[in-house]
Amino acid sequence: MNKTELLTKLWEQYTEITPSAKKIQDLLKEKGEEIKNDHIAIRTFNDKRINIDVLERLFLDVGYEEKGEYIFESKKLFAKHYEHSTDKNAPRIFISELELEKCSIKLQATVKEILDNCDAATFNNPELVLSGAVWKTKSIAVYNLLLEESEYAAWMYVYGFRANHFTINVNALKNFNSLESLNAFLENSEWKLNSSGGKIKGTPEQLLEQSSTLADLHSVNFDEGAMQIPSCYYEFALRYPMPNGELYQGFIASSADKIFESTDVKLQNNL
Ligand code: OOG
Ligand code: NI
Repeated sequence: MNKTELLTKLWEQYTEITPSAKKIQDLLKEKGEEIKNDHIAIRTFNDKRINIDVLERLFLDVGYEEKGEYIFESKKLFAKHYEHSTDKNAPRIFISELELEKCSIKLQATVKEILDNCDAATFNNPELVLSGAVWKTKSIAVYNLLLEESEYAAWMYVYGFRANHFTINVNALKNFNSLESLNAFLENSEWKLNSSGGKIKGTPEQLLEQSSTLADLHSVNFDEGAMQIPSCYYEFALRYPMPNGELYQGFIASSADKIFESTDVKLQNNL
């Protein structure tokens, strides 16, 4: 699989459960925009069968290189970001993992059982990152148990290995020279934005401003029946130049901490 095939598959899987992303793209294209991606994010658990080291392999194979590392203490997450070695237009990749040893014994045991119930071959699949929720069962009871402690863990249980969001490169847009103006355009078109920590995360001084929609609601078939669960969101990133004139390439942990909440049903209920 080459880089283009990998990124195309991630996009197709993402838009299948995130119709908003396609609609927002179409809206921007109608204004004459050409869409470029700033980054794509992936989630996982830090169990050694499926951790960042496992999920990064396919990206390293197609020419990505490891760059930054980020720690999210209260959410018990760790993340790395990757940039392509030769294609400067390729989106960055952001992979995070839940640090299970910092979670309750109950959560650790639940995740271990979910993973132990999968065949070893499931995790040896070189295309694991495209394989969704590979576990054999999907129960509302397990979802609720995980949700009580970690919204991230609950999301991972339902949606698994896939792009959690794509991010529009706002610098590349022609009609919007600020994130405020893009946000206003989206809100005028009735899109709901994540307002945790303010609609714009980060400042020009931090060299990165980000905003995001609230995740779409998607109907999920559980063993007990269907239920609507937040799926994926669309993010918007505006980067500022560093003193050497080049755009900042990394991520800002305090902003990312709030962006993670775009899949949190609590934010949807607060509207
Ligand atoms: C990742 C959230 C962080 C960013 O751009 O800072 C992030 C996630 O929700 O999995 O994407
Ligand atoms: Ni992001």
